[in-house]
Amino acid sequence: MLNRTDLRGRVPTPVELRATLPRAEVDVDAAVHQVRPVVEAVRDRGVEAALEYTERFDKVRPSAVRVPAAELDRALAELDPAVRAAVEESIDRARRVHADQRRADVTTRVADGGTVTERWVPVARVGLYAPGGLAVYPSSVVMNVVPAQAAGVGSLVVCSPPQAEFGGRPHPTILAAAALLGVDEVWAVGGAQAVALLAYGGTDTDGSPLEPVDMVTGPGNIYLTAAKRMLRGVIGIDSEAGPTEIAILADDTADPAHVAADLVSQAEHDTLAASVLVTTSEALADAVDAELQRRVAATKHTERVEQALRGTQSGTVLVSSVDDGLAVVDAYAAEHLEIQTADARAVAARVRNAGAVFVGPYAPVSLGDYCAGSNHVLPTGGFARHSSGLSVQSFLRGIHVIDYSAEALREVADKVVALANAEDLPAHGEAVTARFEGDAR
Ligand code: HSO
Ligand code: ZN
Repeated sequence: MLNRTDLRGRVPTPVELRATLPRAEVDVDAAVHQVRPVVEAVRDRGVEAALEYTERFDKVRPSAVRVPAAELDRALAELDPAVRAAVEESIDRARRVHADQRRADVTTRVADGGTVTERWVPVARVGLYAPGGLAVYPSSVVMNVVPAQAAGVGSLVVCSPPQAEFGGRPHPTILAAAALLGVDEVWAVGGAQAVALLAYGGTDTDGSPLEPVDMVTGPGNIYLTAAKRMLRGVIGIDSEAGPTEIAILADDTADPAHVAADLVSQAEHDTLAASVLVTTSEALADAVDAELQRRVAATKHTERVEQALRGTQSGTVLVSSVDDGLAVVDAYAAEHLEIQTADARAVAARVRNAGAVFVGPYAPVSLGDYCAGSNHVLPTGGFARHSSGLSVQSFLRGIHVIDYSAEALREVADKVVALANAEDLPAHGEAVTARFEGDAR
């Protein structure tokens, strides 16, 4: 069922390794062209323009952008109790993990009387986007809001497109998740118009202000991504989310039923999702293929899963050793990487490139999607080679605070002057010497 590449007995070059598992191509720049008029209209005409585009794209016109507090309470009251308990568990575990990851301020004494402190300061106001339509993921609301709150972001707005079937409000599960997280500001606006309204702010239909944000995070379709790319600079953004990916490094100790189930689980997201098996065992690869046949036929989203698994972005790679397998998964830099080998913990410790690593037989990716406590907003498309997933750190800025006494400045003054002169910027040096001009030296 999966395309198969046999790398056994060969030492592929890094370029060859990357070509082995090509990513699905998504042309965001083309979409930037399309969203430009939307973004400019919202910048110039605010809510009026946002509502016009909402009517055109979402086929509904909400009476106001901001969702009344009573609607959030109602959505929470009507949420299925089992789902509520699950969201609460997810929030609780994520909060525990993220709270521990807040960095402490660090002061370095550079000289007597001279210190530099790195002070971590949260972004003041953040917009968190939750898609509507096919992908209504309360779990993603949790994964975006929790690190922002743990960072100390004081002001949060959740933004999600209005749904005609819910009277022009965002999906009730999104509203309920926001309420459980203690977010009281939710805007019913989606797509490029949402990013623009978040970036520029506006005045709601009842005359109340919709304050602009400093940063926007959260997944969305290509138009949302294009608007984020276009507005980066006006606002901060998280890294662009491409189709989801799972890679599994497995040897003959892995259970083919587990491996197949996990490959199917992420293929369920998207026809462009990538499911990749890297294994030392041809017998395992055969057994996984047989399992996939059975599971794909039986699963709810058969067509989507089948398309994802048969796509060129998915496949099995046979390797001679776990070491070679590590080279393959490092070159690929998967969003999610499972290690299902003997001594999985030791193998996992050697991984260099992955958004998140799942160790051994009882850490499936779907645990991380919902309830591990880890974040599920992770780098895709090979970005794991240079970027991390969403974290507390994403919402903090490290401000260097420079504090020098007269003596500490005097001690280094001639070095500043020398560098200033070397760069032909003598006024830089004079700004230091001016402080000591009256001194008897
Ligand atoms: N696996 C997705 C996240 C998700 N899964 C949301 C289920 N709901 C990308 O990491
Ligand atoms: Zn998932």
